[in-house]
Amino acid sequence: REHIAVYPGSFDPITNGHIDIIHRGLEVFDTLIVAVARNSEKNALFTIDERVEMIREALGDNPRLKVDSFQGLLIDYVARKGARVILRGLRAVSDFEYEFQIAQMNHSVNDQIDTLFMMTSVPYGYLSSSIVKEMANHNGPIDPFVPPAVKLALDRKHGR
Ligand code: COD
Repeated sequence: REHIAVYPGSFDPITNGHIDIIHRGLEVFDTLIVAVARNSEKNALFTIDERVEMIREALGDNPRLKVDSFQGLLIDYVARKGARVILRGLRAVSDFEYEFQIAQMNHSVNDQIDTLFMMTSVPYGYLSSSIVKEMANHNGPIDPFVPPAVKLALDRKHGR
């Protein structure tokens, strides 16, 4: 049977750390659905459509990779998609408590779905969407951390 995983997040915006997890996820699962949470609109820099578009541009065409957005509870969305796995990335210990909490909560709602974690690759251990936005705010060098489409979009947001 086909093994489908959902990689959910805010992706505001997608970074090379996310892209690393996506490529590694594609090595393990038949199909990977990158899913932007619609409830993450408030306080976001980019709209949901902008985020989805940047992810598509960064990843190119791959029949095993889908980019989508969802409203409401993640665990319901994952079940609707016929996926058995929620894929998440772990960086520092500071990620753990939050990840542990949502994984436990999701599993208590639907025990047919498991959360699997991949450790960040060494170059991306400190990388986050927030840090990238902070850097871009101050016109700092972000080229090593984001795909070209995101760099362009951030420059445009800041009138550069
Ligand atoms: N290296 C490795 N992994 C990374 C890196 C990096 N450099 N940067 C980020 N990641 C990982 C994160 O740890 C995370 O696993 C994933 O990539 C996505 O990150 P973000 O920051 O874009 O996404 P989050 O953490 O804001 O996403 C939270 C959700 C949207 C998944 C969550 O809020 C949610 O499920 N919302 C829907 C409503 C719901 O069901 N809530 C849960 C009820 S308990």
